[in-house]
Amino acid sequence: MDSTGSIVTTTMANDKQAGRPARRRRSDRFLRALSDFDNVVILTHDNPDPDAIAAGWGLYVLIKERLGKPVRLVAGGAILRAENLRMVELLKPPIELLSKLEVSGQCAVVLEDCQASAVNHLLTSSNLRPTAVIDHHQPVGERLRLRFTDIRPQVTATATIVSQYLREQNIDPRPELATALVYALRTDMQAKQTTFCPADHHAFAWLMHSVDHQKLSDIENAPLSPAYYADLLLALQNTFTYEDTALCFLPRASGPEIIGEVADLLIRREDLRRVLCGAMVKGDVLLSVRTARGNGDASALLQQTLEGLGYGGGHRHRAGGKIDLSRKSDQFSEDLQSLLRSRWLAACGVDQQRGSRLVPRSEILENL
Ligand SMILES: [Mn+2]
Repeated sequence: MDSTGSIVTTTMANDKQAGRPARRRRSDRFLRALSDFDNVVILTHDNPDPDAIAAGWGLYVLIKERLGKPVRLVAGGAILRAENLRMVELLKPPIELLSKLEVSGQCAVVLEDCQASAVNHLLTSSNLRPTAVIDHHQPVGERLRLRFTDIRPQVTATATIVSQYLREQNIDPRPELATALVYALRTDMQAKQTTFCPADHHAFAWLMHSVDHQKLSDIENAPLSPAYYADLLLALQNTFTYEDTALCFLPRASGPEIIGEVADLLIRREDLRRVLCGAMVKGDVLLSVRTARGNGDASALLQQTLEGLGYGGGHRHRAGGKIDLSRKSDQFSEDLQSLLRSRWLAACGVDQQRGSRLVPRSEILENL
């Protein structure tokens, strides 16, 4: 019997309890898809967020424990938010940040928390094809036929899917991994503005036994740099509202994370339903969209706004995109800002063309 067969045998008893035949379990099919390869690279999206990091870590442990093959967890870009940096510092996930993906031997590439059709991962600059995809984003574009695919837009986080695999394979996560997976679920739940589905509840309840609450709290209250407050002030001064939408364009930002964070903050204002934020960072205009629950598809609104200009995608209530200006301009021009503004307002069906400041100057002066 090959290595795949032995997995099925060792986990059979557990399956009987679950009332399902072993061959139907997704974790078995996933491990079987990797069985012919010498080594495995788990790849997630650029600038990995907590879900990308935690889910990748869970897969790393699963592959090491059950297949015993050499495995790496990699991503492009950088780890951005203060909370995510603190998460990496405190929990020490085995993630490597690379500028180029190079593999050796017969290597399986597992893409997680993103899909092959997305443009925000290292496969876009290589001719490698993924062996498996595990994700919870809405599929965009053509679906590739791969050895293994588990794409479930109904679950809150890729961490839910990976927790399910670990549980099926009787692997109890160490407190650091459990804390990472819980943090991933919490952040993606806030981000997606969705309610937990039964699979999320099961994952959460299972992980809670092992979570390190002190570390979780330390991550959520990560120290912030002075530059963060400067970016935040500039962003609030540059935010205009148009009926129930808000727009914030920044000529510059010290880091890309402020764009999503300002969008998260603005969408919480009680009278705002749809928010677009953009800033120039290192030759690209990066954009974030948020919509309040039941108030439009963030991903579709962003794609309408960016048509022919750049790329975007994400979830129903949260999306991100990019306009590559590297060859055309080195600034976020007024013309581009007004084109994005008019497209955004049209996509949202908003008539008001003249925006109001988020906080009117008169109110600021009054309080001085
Ligand atoms: Mn995710």
